[in-house]
Amino acid sequence: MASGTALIYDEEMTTHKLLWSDPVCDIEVPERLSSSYDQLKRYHLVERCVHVPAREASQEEILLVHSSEHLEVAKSTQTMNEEELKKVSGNYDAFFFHPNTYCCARLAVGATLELVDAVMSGKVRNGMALVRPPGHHSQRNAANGFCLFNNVAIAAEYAKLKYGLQRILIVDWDVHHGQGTQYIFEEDPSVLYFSWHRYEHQEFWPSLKESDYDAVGLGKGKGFNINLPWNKVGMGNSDYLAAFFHVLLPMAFEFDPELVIVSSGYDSGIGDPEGQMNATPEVFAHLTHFVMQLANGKLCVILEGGYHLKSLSESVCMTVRTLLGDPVPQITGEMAPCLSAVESIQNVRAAHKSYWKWLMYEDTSFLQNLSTKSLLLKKANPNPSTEHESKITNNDETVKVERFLELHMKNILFPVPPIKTATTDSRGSVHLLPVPVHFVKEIDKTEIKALVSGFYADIVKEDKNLLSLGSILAILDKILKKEVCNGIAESPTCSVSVAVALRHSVRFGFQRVLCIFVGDMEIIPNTEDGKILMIHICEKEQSGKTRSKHYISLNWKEDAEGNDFFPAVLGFILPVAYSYQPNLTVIAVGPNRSLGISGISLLFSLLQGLAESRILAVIKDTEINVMQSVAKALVGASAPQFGVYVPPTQEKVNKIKILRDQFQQEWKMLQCSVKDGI
Ligand code: Q9C
Ligand code: ZN
Repeated sequence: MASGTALIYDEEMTTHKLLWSDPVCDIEVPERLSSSYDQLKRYHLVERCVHVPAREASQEEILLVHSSEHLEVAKSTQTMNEEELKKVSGNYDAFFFHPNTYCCARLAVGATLELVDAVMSGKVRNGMALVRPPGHHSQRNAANGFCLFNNVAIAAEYAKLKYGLQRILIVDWDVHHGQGTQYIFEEDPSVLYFSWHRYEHQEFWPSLKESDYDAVGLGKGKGFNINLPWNKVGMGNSDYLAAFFHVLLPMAFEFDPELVIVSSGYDSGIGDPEGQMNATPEVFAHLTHFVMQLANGKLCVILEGGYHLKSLSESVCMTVRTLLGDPVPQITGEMAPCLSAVESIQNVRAAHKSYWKWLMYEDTSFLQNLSTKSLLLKKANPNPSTEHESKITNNDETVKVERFLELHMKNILFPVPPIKTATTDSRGSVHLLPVPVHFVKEIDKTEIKALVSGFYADIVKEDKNLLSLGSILAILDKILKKEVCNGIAESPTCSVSVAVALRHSVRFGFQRVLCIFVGDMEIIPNTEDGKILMIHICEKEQSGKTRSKHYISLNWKEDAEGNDFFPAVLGFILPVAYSYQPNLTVIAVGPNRSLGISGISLLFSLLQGLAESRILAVIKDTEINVMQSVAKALVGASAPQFGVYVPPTQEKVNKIKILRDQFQQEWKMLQCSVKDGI
């Protein structure tokens, strides 16, 4: 199993620069690369990565995507003087040539291909390439939007050819539409292209009709092009996460890629003069964490845009840190997507419903009047600034965001990297764990007795439970003191153990604990109302439970043929969990579980993005196989393994829809349609 993260950077790529004055292009500066790299050094991330040298791509490699005419024009610019360079540059929309541009662009492609090789050969698990010029606007026969060769598109063709790949996912989180990439793969079902982008009803560059949500691909490629247009500026963390939960991730898991390539522009981050969005650097840690769960972790991240140097470099660091496997920082801000975002999400889901099983059963009969609604919404929030005015405010903005980020990054906690997992070694099965864990000394029996008689006597009635409680409390203590990130405990009596653990965490001072129960368990009523959110996954409907926003019963029996739990996790559990923002996650697996091991692993892997990765696992002591899989998921030592994907039945999809409708007023990240509430 591959481990390690590659980092590709070559100073040579800072030599490509604008030689004359051009207000359109003057943001694409060499410092974008050097300041990102400097920040990586400052956080000691460079030394933790595997250095992979860049190389110049061959002409044959460039011709995998581009025409020979385009290649020849690019080549010819090497010996031109400034006047000639300016003239050729003028043939394209937003591009500038420098005598070294051709060389840099070949290095940018070569760096991308080297990263693909490092990941595909198993030399590393994943990696990032810092490259210039960027690529995603570049087309078969044209430079465009600061891009000469389409680095990512060439890499996808290369991976298909060299490694025989049949399914590649390109995630383009740059704030601009990678129309170049869309054109290249429009008819190709082997490449699933996802892009979100500032669109503003076609008013934002490149202002193309084909950037809208209804461009789903052509011919055999129908359904394999996903456009999520943002019709307003100011989109933030929760809008991006909602887009992942309700659009990208369901389709990506169903597609089941063999390799993921990210067109990683950070102009979608806060402070960027182009994007005008609000997402803070931590969101990129979450986005990265999510795409790491696909393709057995095979992930290549390639730099595209990003023009606010501080925002860019902090976001790059967030990405690399996550690739290395560090815990994901907690996301900040109100967790609710805005109306305009929900509307875009709904539109793209509707446009794709005939191509993807999970969307198939969605009721979208209320769509007709949406476009008029959009216009009304847009008028309600006019943005009357002229070009000139916005330049001035942008400068103020830039400095303001710099100061904000300076403070903000100091406030972000990085909990004990790398991830440490705790367990105790009292009884048999923990010794069979396939991964290195940190053994914790159990609490002494008399000590437990003292603890229990004080606080938990009403829960713990039998002496025989004391020992297992001792190990759980010892592990929980380590998590609470931040000595470890997560831990696994086995227990003969899950529900009692969990009840004690929950009360203990709340007494410790946690305001929000997310508890997921899998299996038939008696839920011991808690007295810490509001500080615990319970999601109970079991086969049978739980009767007699009050309708409370803090108790959710999810009746689910995993299909015997494989894992059909994805839509429930992506479409329901994750949105609820992200809305809640827990300080700790407790996941208990008890008797008569209705989920298979792959479904349980999925839960653990995806919920690691929450609560600064603090997870306590409590597993029924007879479930040795579950223990092993959970340990693997928590330690992050192996590739994610979620078993064979099986599409859910219509009944199950409806179940999620009903739950979503029921809870979306409380847990707003569930919102993916606007039919209610406006
Ligand atoms: N009036 C990337 O982020 N803006 N490219 C052109 C013309 C070009 C962005 C405005 C923005 C290109 C890789
Ligand atoms: Zn961009």
